[in-house]
Amino acid sequence: MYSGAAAAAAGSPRRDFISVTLGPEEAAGIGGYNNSKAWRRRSCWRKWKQLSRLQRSVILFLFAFLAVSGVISFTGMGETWKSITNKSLDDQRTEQEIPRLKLANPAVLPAPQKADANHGDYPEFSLQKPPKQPHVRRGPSNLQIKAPRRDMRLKTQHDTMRAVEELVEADKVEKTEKSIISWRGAVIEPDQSTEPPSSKIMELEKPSSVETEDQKEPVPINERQLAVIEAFRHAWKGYKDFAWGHDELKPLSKSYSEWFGLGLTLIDALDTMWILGLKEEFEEARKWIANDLVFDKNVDVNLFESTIRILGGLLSTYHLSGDSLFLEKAKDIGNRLMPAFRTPSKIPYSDVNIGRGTAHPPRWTSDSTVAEVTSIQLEFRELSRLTGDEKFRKAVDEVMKHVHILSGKNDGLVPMFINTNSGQFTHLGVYTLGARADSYYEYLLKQWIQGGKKENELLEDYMRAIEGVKKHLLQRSEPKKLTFVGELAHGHFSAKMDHLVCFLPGTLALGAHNGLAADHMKLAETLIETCYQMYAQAETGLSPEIVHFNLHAQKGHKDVEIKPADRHNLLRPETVESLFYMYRFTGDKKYQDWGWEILQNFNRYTRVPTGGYTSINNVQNPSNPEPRDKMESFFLGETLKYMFLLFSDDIDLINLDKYVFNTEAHPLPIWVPS
Ligand code: DMJ
Repeated sequence: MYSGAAAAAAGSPRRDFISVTLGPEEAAGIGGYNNSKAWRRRSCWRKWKQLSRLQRSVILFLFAFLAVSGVISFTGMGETWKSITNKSLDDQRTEQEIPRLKLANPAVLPAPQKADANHGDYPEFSLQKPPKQPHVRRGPSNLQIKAPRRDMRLKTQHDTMRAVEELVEADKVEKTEKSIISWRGAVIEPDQSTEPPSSKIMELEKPSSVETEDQKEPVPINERQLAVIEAFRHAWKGYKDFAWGHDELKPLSKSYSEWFGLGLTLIDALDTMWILGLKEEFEEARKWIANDLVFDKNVDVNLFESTIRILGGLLSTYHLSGDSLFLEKAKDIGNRLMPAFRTPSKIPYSDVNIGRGTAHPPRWTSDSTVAEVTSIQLEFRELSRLTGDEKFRKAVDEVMKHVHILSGKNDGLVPMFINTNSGQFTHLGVYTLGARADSYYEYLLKQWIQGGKKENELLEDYMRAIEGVKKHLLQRSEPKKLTFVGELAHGHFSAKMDHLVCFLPGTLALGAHNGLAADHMKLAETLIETCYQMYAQAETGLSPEIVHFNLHAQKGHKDVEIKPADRHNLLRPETVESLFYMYRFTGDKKYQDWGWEILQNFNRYTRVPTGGYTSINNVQNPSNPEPRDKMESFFLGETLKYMFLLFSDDIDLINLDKYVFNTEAHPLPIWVPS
């Protein structure tokens, strides 16, 4: 190191280097150690003064440089810190949401205790807002996929803006939620499959968790589905304007009718709104359920109808939405229906007073209808699984076991009535797949599927019954040779077929899809053609309630004959339901086209301009179909839902390997999905 003094003495101060002059004491280490503050300050100052201007400038520059670098790196650390902090906040938020997310699992059973913890805590649609909850998808399924946004784009500008915003938000969500498996709006962590209500029950019923296929891109909604949404909105408008909170809309008189006084249409339509992605409508209806739906009423309800529409509707909406409100209401109505089973035979009465807790048969008989007592099982079994309370399941299983061994069947075909005292079939000798027996057959298969295909007695009864149908009830009409399902009355065949029987092709196809005889599918294909012809051969293109088929060719006669008393159409779902199954399992577009024709004819002949659709009295008179002034709840609960699903190419939109529809089109989870 050079001394400044030496450099000065040399007369050529070097300006290109820095020297620091040490005092003699320091240099020699002489004088002992003096580290007083004053000394240090003085000494530093002296030394600073001794530096050249250049040296000072360089030092200052260096300090400034270090200071700036320090500030920059501090800021960077701050960001890092901030993001760490945020992440941990996010983690906390996620943990807090876990109970909800579990509940939102649609395909499996939410643990009841979780549901209770969430009681009254509605999974707000705001949770769908990605900026707040970027990893969470909630709400009506289609609100979170692209298709409904496309739908909105076709509508008002306001809607368009909303659609675009939602699309952007949804894209953000999709990019950030890789670790979450979701099913069209509902969310679950892969390892958060629902816990059992009780371990005992879960042994039977543990469903598989949501599968990875659920992660795939949602399929866009198409024009036909949009038409269904439009139809639903139109129907809903009528209900909202003139019948809000009542059972059924009377669209022409702009009023309503009551059956049970329980908002039947509203409840029946809940899961349809969810599936169609009608967020606002769903929210409104949900509010009504929360604030106005009261079961503690001195009113007689029909056990079957309230089970399939109300209990079924609440359970499926609970599964789709994850909202515990619906489970609470389901438990409430389920408990109130239980007195129906207090009969000498354990075959339930048809009617229950849900306020008083009393039950009774119809006034004129102590019989119940076979279809009614054997088509409440999917719902009560599911309620047991969700609540952990086995009384529901025991009651309905007992009915099935009893009917399984009961005499009076004809090759698996059951009579239409059963006595609540003796437990025996009555009115023996009449066999139909129509009214009063229909859903007995449907629920044999569907219970077997619901329970994971283990309950062999159900399968046996189903297979035997289909053989019975083939042996006793199938015939072919003239001139088109349509295969149809007639009736048998005391050994006499009648070529009469209810529209209700058109559930059968769908059920047969579902059985074949689940591994049952391939010839069931063949039969399904021929029968759905017949059901379609029941529409096509009527002047309005809408099926009557009942048809008679011509067994012999007659000039100028079609296959389908319609009697004056039977020519009404109640907006029933069965044919559309079967078209849906057929399309799902075959991919044959003709089924969609047939459904499309039917929807157009509903629009042509049953749509009421001021809102709603009406059943009609005469499907043979296009110029005056004679509106009946009633919109049945199943038009929203079933017909439009199956239409929407029929037009969809998304097999995960209610995947039939994960869900089984009850007889009112409310999807319930299969306990062990295939
Ligand atoms: C609905 O309530 C159900 O589908 C039931 O199984 C039969 N009747 C109506 C629809 O037609």
